[in-house]
Amino acid sequence: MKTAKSFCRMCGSACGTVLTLDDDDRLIKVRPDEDNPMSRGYLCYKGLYADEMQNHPDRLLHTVKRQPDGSYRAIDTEVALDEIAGRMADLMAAHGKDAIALYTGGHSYLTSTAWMMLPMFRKALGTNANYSTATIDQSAKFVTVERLGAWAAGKHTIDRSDVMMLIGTNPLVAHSTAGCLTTDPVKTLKREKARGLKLIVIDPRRTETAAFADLLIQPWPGEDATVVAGMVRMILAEGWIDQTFVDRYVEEGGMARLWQAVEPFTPDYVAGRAGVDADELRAAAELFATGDRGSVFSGTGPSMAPHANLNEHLIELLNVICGRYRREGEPVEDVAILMPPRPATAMVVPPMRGFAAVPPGRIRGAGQLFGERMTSTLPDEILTPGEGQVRALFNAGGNPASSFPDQEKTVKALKSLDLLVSIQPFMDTTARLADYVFAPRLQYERADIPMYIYDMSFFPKSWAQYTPEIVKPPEGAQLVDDWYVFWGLAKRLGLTLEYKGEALDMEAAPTTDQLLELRCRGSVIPLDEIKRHPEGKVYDLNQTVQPAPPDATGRFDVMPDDVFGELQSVWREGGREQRLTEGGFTHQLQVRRVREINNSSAMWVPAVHRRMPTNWAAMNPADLEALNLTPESTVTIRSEHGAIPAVVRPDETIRPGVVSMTHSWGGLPGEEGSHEPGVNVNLLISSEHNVEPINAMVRMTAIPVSITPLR
Ligand SMILES: Nc1nc2c(c(=O)[nH]1)N[C@H]1C(S)=C(S)[C@@H](COP(=O)(O)OP(=O)(O)OC[C@H]3O[C@@H](n4cnc5c(=O)[nH]c(N)nc54)[C@H](O)[C@@H]3O)O[C@H]1N2
Ligand SMILES: Nc1nc2c(c(=O)[nH]1)N[C@H]1C(S)=C(S)[C@@H](COP(=O)(O)OP(=O)(O)OC[C@H]3O[C@@H](n4cnc5c(=O)[nH]c(N)nc54)[C@H](O)[C@@H]3O)O[C@H]1N2
Ligand code: SF4
Ligand SMILES: [Mo]
Repeated sequence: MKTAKSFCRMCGSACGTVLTLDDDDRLIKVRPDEDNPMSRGYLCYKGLYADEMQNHPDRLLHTVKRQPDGSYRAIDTEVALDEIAGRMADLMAAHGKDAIALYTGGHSYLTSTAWMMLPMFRKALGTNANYSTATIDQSAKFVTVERLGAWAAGKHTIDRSDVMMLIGTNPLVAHSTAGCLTTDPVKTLKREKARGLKLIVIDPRRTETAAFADLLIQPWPGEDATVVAGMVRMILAEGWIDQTFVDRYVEEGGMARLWQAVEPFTPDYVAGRAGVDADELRAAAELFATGDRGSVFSGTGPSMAPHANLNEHLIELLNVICGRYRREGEPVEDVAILMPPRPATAMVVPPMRGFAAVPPGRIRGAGQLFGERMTSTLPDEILTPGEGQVRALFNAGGNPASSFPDQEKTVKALKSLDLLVSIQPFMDTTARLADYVFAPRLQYERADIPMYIYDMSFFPKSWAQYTPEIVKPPEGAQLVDDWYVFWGLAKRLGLTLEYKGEALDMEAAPTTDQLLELRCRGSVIPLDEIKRHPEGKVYDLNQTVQPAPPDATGRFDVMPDDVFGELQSVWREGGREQRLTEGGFTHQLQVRRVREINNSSAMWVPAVHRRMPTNWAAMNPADLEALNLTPESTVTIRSEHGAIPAVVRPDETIRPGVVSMTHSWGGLPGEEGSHEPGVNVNLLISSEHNVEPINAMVRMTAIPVSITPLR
């Protein structure tokens, strides 16, 4: 028996781990690393059961190919790559490059060499059919940057704030609210609260995070625009804004237009519509706006709700009008140290409206954001004949058959493809539809650095860690590094891959470590130095926010016409009652994440099954009583799009009138005996109705539903 240090890659928090290994380097146990300077002995439930995923008997250990009878047979990886490259060449010759689509799934964000490889491959291939989870997640934040602008030096970190507001994010479970609470959230929050931090939470559910809140506002799901417009109005009316910041950085005339936009959102109107107390909302607005320091952060709640782009715009406006950004001379303690230097600068990155320059796409006129197409349109890109129809899809570390809205349509589309290739460690729903599945190395079998997206860091300190590959793959396994699939295909297609202008050797494959070195070239702290600290290291770099260059003239566009128009339409559209009764519905379904599992990953491992045998429909006990339901009764939940069976569970944290389930559970529609428990809420979600302009984001929360006992 021996131990080795590493970090968890089940989510982006990268908590430090100590692995216990047997003499053959197999994983026996995972425990938290007390010496890791970021996570300081914290590990969540998911991190603790990594050994169960690692050693699960159902794990895929070879590349497999689908046979004519639907069964899968092992195939040598190199032979599979030959066959796939041949089929790609044929498809591109017949239908063009855009017939080949790439989907960057969650685990490609968490595997730094996969994240590095995918853009190289896409560029060399020349396809425009580029998709990722970003556009079924919080792409409203990208839209906001494009329409409002952004502050280049970022927000206030939690340890330098006296107030913090969290809207539709639950970091105590999700560990993912960028820049404020990621790893070790409970102790961090306790420590900061003991120092005097005030916490405001706005969430329809009384969340685990809300347990620490000084003020909790619990509106109906889907009312973020109303609630936040109401708060902006209060702040403007009371003169609680940061006038100096606003004068300098908001576009001329913007504040008058902003007042005009939010004026109808009076406290009484907002209270009645959102189901909140006007005095409590006022207290929250006052606590936030009259504090000195501290920002508003949001998560998936407002981004998955109706009017997602408007919601995020208004939320960010709270930071703008209260000046809650880091200013010149302030310390910067969260440098992305394994990336090249990128000083934080006190300036507005002006709104570019890049989306407006992209011609409307084939499906619902959806365009592109940051060079990506909108993921909710991918199934229709596959199903809709004509020029540019997608015929082949590479799923890199995601699970589209479970994670995309409208599961029925998605599965129909995936089945109709000429070629579906997946990189997944288990025969999950998407793998079961694929022509080829590559079995990837799991986290502790691969060398890695923590997640950086677009070279940005999501850690509150200037921290990094390197892990070598530690655990030996199971006997006889033929696993791939995710990146290798794309390198191998590029080589066969005669393409040259380039990273930041440097061509890769296309004859001899690089090693994962060589790729990591390339990725970290020119980094603030050299990778070799990080490697000297097996539990990672926090660096004190004495960096501060730099003054803006003299030619920086960017200003925030606080109330552009399209945002103004949408806010007025929110005011006209009527609230929850109207939307429910119009369709004969009684409740709203709201999204949430659960402690036990990350999206669709491994819901069948014993550790998950023990605590969460199904994805409960959590409801307030008063609602269960009103419907004459007992705990664990089965009900049918019906939306305008579909119906699913679900097992109910009493939950005091949910408002009466709301039902909450997590996402991406269950097998394929109509499939018998799948190993995934539960059912998928994406059967209730349309990708065509209630779709946002610009990012084609669909409504994944605040969905009107009815609940009937299943007899
Ligand atoms: N209705 C509804 N739908 C949603 C959401 C919601 O809240 N509600 N959330 C959305 C969001 S925010 C996101 S990000 C997407 C996620 O969408 P996806 O990324 O498509 O889905 P995941 O379930 O995260 O898929 C992860 C897959 O990676 C596999 N995997 C696990 N470990 C590894 C590994 O080491 N390497 C590789 N290659 N694969 C691995 C898992 O087994 C799983 O099959 O789902 C979205 N869909
Ligand atoms: N344990 C665990 N951790 C995860 C994941 C996981 O599946 N499990 N997934 C990872 C991924 S892919 C992501 S994107 C992040 C997401 O991270 P978060 O966005 O923090 O995810 P949640 O914990 O679901 O928090 C969303 C909150 O929004 C609330 N909500 C629902 N509807 C509304 C609404 O209409 N308005 C408002 N204001 N709030 C609403 C929910 O009650 C919930 O508390 O988490 C990551 N971390
Ligand atoms: S918070 Fe994320 S990184 Fe940390 S142990 Fe849990 S899953 Fe792993
Ligand atoms: Mo996500």
